[in-house]
Amino acid sequence: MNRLIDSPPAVERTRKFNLNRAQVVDENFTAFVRGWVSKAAAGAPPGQSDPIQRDSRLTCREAIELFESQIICRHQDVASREMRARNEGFYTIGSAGHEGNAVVGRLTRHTDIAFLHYRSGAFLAERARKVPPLDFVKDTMLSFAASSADPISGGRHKVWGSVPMWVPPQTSTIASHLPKSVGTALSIPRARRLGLPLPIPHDSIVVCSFGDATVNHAVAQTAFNVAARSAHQRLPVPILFVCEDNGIGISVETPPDWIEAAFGNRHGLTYFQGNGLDLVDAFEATAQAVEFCRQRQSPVFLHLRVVRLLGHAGSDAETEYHTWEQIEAAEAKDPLLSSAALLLSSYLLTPDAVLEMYEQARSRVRAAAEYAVTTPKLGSASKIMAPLAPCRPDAILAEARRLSPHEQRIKVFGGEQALPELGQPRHMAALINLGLHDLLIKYPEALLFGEDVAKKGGVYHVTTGLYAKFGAGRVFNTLLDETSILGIAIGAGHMGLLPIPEIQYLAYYHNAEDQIRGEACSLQYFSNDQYRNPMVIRIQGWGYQKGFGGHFHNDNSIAALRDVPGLIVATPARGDDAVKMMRTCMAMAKVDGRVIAFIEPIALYMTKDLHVPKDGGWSFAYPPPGEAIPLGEAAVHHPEAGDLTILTFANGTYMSLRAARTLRDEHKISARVVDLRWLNPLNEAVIVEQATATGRVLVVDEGRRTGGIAESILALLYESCGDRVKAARLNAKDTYIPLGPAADLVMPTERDIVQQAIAHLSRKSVKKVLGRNT
Ligand SMILES: Cc1ncc(C[n+]2csc(CCOP(=O)(O)OP(=O)(O)O)c2C)c(N)n1
Ligand SMILES: [Mg+2]
Repeated sequence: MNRLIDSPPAVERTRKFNLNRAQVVDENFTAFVRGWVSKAAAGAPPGQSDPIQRDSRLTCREAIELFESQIICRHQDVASREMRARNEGFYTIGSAGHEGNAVVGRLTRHTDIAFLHYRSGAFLAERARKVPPLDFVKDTMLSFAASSADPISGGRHKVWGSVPMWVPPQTSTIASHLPKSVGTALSIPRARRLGLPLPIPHDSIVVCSFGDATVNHAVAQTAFNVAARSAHQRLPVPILFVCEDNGIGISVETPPDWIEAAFGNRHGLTYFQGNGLDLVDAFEATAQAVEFCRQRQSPVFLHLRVVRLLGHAGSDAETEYHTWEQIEAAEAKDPLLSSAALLLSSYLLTPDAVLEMYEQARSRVRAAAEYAVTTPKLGSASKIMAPLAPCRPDAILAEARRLSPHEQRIKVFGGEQALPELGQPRHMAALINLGLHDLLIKYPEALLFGEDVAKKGGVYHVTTGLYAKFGAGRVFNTLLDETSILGIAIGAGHMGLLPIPEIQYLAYYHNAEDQIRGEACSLQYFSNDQYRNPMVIRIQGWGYQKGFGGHFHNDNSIAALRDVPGLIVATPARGDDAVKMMRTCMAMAKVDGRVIAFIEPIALYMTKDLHVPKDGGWSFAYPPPGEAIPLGEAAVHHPEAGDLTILTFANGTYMSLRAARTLRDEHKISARVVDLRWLNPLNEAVIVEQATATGRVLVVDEGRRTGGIAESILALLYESCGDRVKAARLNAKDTYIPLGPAADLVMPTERDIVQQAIAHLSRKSVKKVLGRNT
């Protein structure tokens, strides 16, 4: 049914662009209502602006309230532009034309967690009714003004978000919220099946809205795929995708009917469509979609056709790509006009009452804006950064040391004598495997998932046996897509679970890094630490794999991890450390909601010996539960050594220890080897202390020269120690790693460490050292 208003608004329109379109649209509305003449009274045929029918699901009261939410939302858009013009507001991407999405706010519960499109303002205005005494208008104005009193982001960003309304903050990166929406939808039934507590009711659905251009993004496509594939497997996936289709993305038009053609018949997604310009039609379609989604626990694609008014944002000169006729044609379809017509033709409100409501909304929004601009802004870098990386070391350590019930350990490990701490020293892969067993015992809410981690036990057998012990509900294979793996992890975190996703190789983290950079690590920041998506991402990485070469299995770049605000990067060099660090990582996730990248050095997984075959120098006993290595704590090997400090990590630690022996035995140089263990944040105090202890530093960094951690360490030493420390670095070359033995030509080797150490100690110093020792 087409309910669009056919007649152009009865106002003399101007094409002067400096009279902004917000004002034109505003005036159109007033003129339209003032000029209202009942079509029925005028004897006009039915069809346009029909009154609400008796059989409509939309009640009269609902229609009035939805209309009120729509006009509140519209006035907020107008106010955002007025504030911007006075330099009192800092965001003008609006919802004008999309206000039909209010029906989704009406027909879902406030506990149906929602990840929203930046034009879903009316959805929130309507949802806010369900959570009195929330003052949605005031909160939105605080957000536009970047006020530190903004209850969701504390002035960090204009986001749609609210704790009481179950709307985690979302900025305007398109598509990146879709994978976590699906991850959340998968986690609700998973937690239910596992008998774990959920923060929202068991029959909740997830709402995920986005624009029509967004559906083309790879990240959106993968989310649709996961939802559909899971439904195909008959897994419950209660997700309501809402496509707010205005036919354009900034200036690029969506081909006519593309959304319907692409999603109307897509396996695994059930398609509903509604006219977002018409309350009755949108209400009916949405009601059906929501019911279907909740009852069938199955993914739904709700296609709401809308228009975009006022351009993409305040700064968008729409005349560059649209004719005046196109702009005015869209304005004539303003959903507020059709909503007003509905109320008027149904005799629910008189024109005066509509205008009174409209002006009251305007006054309310303006008053809130006037108040918001007087409130304080964030005033210091430390305040801005406060929620980025919460850390309560004492609570973390206590949590890391907390023991699990002994009987459960006995049960899982198969008897008192089978407890791993009583066993022989083992290599790292075996120790991490045992450590994961213990973590899954300790945290019933922990899930372990990734490619091939279940029955196969991972490509390096690090997860062997976990699937059999803990079941498919907690240890499962995902589909082959890193974006989805991390999206599932974020969603699980939102639902109170403690995810341990695995990225099979570091190279493949890069496929998906925006899920961590743009989403997971930004959540505490954008929500002022009110929302958390804790996780410990196990990443199998670094170089030096013998016999399995080439770049993608030996990726040595962590540049994309190092600068992610708030991300903790941990990398052990030995198995016992790995277990103890992992306990701390889980505790940081649990206590402070942190996101941790735990990079396991593949080349050391199976290494047992250190200096000579069968010396067992790299095999270690399983650390009993209760032992943990705190964040930042480094291991100092040979602390008595006074000639040189080698700062290193992972494979570098192993090679440096061997090199240190050669330096001692063959060159009479004593080198201490500092295994940093934690690469982000760096423990600056320990680096400075160990560097100044000898005055000579060699950083052994298997990462590339550009973007490797050595850059930070050298800068730190320069700034903190000046002439007191002479530092040099040994890095991998700025290249991809080649196949076979050629890899050694571009990666630091043990021989390089020895040579560099000697070269770095000045000839005079070396002589002195040699002289002293011989
Ligand atoms: C990943 C990403 N690429 C590009 C942009 C820039 N951008 C912002 S909105 C937008 C268009 C989105 O169009 P659509 O999904 O149809 O939403 P609409 O604005 O029309 O409601 C683009 C390209 C972005 N925000 N994120
Ligand atoms: Mg669009």
